[in-house]
Amino acid sequence: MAEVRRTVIELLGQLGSSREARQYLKQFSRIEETRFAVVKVGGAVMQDDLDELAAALAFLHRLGLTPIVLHGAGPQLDEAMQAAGVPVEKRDGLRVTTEEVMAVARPVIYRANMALVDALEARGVRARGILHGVFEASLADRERLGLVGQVERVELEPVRKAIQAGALPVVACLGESPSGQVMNINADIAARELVWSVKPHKVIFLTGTGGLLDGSGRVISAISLTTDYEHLLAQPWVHSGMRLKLEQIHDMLEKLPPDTSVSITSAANLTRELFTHTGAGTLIRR
Ligand code: X2W
Repeated sequence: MAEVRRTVIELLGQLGSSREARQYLKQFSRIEETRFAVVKVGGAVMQDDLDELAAALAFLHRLGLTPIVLHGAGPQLDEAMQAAGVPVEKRDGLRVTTEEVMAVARPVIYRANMALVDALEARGVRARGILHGVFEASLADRERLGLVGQVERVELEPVRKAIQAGALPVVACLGESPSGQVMNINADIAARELVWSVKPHKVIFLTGTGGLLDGSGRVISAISLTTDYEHLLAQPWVHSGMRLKLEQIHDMLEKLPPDTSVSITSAANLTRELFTHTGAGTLIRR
């Protein structure tokens, strides 16, 4: 209890406005434990900001909040493919995943998962890596995309069990068919499916850029999909991965209560995003 009090004081000190932070903390503390937040962590964040990420998640955990973490490993996979001399090919933001690509990809995703679990445990947070058993999938388009999975069903039991055991769940973006065929799932698509299934209070995407960037590289602070979506998709800088991400967020919000929002921010700004009215990064609403 003394630790929670110290952490709350630290929170208030960090953010300046104690009233706002207390309000949010009270609000979050009332939510069912497994439904606080889904945090999708891009591979770039795992690669470049692992320490900052672990610190931010550990901070939430000390406050008694348990986000469900789902991560990608895009840049790590690109690097590993290049090192192995396997060509990188993407179609509409999805990695064409041949058997050869999959053989390189699996250990890379496992290692990324383990690195985050280790970084959390090093900060005294119990964390549980969940590599399989959450996303039941089928092949999206074998001819065009190879072993890319399309999610058929989300099994939350492993996630719930981790939380019940006091551990922070760290879920990888892999899926399996009922017969055990492992598939590569784009992490933003996996996040959409996980969010539909969990119906969390908060949905956060952590990216290397800390938000959605406009044509000149500045973070767009707020987007209303009703008025901005078509216009955004028509912009030349919104392509491949960014386009795919926006599409997933658009579809995600269509099936959530109308007052739900999604934030895209950085690991360093996660606390500010959660505990202040102004937030930090890009706020996306319907
Ligand atoms: C992604 C999975 C990793 C991912 C890939 O192979 O790159 C597909 O495209 P980020 O870092 O979140 O982008 N899978 C099918 O999505 O990672």
